[in-house]
Amino acid sequence: MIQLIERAKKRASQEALISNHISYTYHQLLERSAQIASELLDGKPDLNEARVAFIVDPSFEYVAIQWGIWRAGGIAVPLCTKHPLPSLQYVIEDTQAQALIYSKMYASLVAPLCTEKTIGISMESIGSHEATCPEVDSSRMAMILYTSGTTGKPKGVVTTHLNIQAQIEMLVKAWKWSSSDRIVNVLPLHHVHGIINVVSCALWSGASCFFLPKFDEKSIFELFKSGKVNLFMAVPTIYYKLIHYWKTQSETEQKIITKALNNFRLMISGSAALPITTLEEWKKISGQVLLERYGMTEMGMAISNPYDGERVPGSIGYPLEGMKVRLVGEDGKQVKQGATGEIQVQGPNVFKEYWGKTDATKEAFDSGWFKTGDMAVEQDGRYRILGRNSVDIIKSGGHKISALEIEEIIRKSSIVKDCAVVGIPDEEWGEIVGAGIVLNEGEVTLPENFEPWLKEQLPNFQWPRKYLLLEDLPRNVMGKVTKKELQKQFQKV
Ligand code: MLC
Ligand code: AMP
Repeated sequence: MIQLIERAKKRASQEALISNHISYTYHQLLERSAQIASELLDGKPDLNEARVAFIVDPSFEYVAIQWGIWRAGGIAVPLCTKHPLPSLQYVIEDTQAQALIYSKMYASLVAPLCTEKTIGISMESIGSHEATCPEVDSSRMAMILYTSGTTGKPKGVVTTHLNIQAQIEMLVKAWKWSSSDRIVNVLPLHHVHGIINVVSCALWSGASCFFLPKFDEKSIFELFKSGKVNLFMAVPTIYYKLIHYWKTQSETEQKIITKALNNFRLMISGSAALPITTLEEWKKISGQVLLERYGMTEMGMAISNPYDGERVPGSIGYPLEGMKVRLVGEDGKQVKQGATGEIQVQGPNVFKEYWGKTDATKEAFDSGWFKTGDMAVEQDGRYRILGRNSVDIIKSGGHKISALEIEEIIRKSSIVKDCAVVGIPDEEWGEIVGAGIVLNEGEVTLPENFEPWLKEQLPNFQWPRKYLLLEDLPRNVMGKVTKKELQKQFQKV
């Protein structure tokens, strides 16, 4: 039984979503999702965990499709709307998606992916017949989200309905969600931050959620000024951008915005480390002390600053209720208080498996503890993140990026002998991507068509923003590339 949907039935007449300036009730969401379920079921009683991919902007339709897939007994696979074709193709093939639902805007992009194996369904063509939906047990698989790792291609993180329910319930309780809350989503909906923390928590609570088609400072401030929202959640880069936009406004306008922000119940930051300068500047502008929390695709959220207690700058707070957290040293043993260790977690919110990757799933756990790869210290129960245990993972604008995936593409260029990709600290983006490149003999510079060629194969948040042409990559005595050294070289230029 999918609790999120069962709860909606009890508040059918309430407003659920405001999308494209149109208000939709929970009843409309249930009605449209039943129509989508009918299209997918096409007379069958149950999708039995068939994967259904969809590429639709954050909107009423997005949620109706997600719920429709769940109600039909399928597994929802939301696609990244910024991904180029090869990345989308990888997800479709990896999940062996049975269907791909697309909105008009993405029809030509995904046309090559609609085949006999993966039936293409235009969202606009879905009719008004409502399905009789099967009983879906909560232990069944519900969603696959793709995440980059330190090895191989991105992995599909599988969560069950129970995992999702646990992720939502934890946050609803910790952050005191209620049906009178009104939030705006400005995040992409192929990540847990937007899907779980914003949209699903709102709908679980009987609250309402606004959708802005994309991140845009002016529209966000307009909505804030209207007094229609009282909750906001974003990645640090978004707060950075809002602060800088606010600074460009007239004094009168600044005061109006500040007054509106003062009325918010709660503002949250996460998905990447919140710089203390951003926290402090935002406090001056809004009167709000951002609540920083820590999470991951594989578990939703795990650690959070308190709603009522002190929010300490630079700290991610305490384990959420229901979470077990430990810090483990290189020797595999739990570290003493104050010492650095890898965050490992256990809880009902932790994912089921990596899709089709039994070995990777096994390697991700140590006796039932999920190994996050994030390093932290703990003092009096409060955690502070120190970084990751791998330099191959970059966080830019809240997006997790695998350096290895970018290197693999760059190495395909006929002019490149070798390369190494690293994250370079950046005030706005957290990190930006830097590529150190060794050219083949005879080549002296990157040709004009190199960047356009690379950009075709990567979403814009993964594009290298800095290049260094090198005689050789920095290496240690064993001949292994020292990425920390490369990072230093980038910081010198
Ligand atoms: C975009 N640009 C970048 C960039 N991304 N430049 C450097 N580094 C990046 N990473 C550039 C573009 O090329 C373009 O440049 C300009 O910025 C605007 O591009 P855009 O695509 O329109 O960007 P925008 O919409 O403004 O995106 C910024 C953003 C977005 C911060 C809103 O990156 C975003 O939505 N991030 C959130 C990702 C997220 O949800 N993560 C959660 C993962 S879950 P030009 O020159 O053309 O103007 C997770 C678990 C947890 O982490 O704990 O939550
Ligand atoms: P993703 O795989 O995209 O879900 O990203 C999860 C990663 O984001 C975590 O493993 C952390 O490295 C990082 N992250 C999330 N929240 C925070 C935070 N508050 N501070 C620092 N890093 C964070």
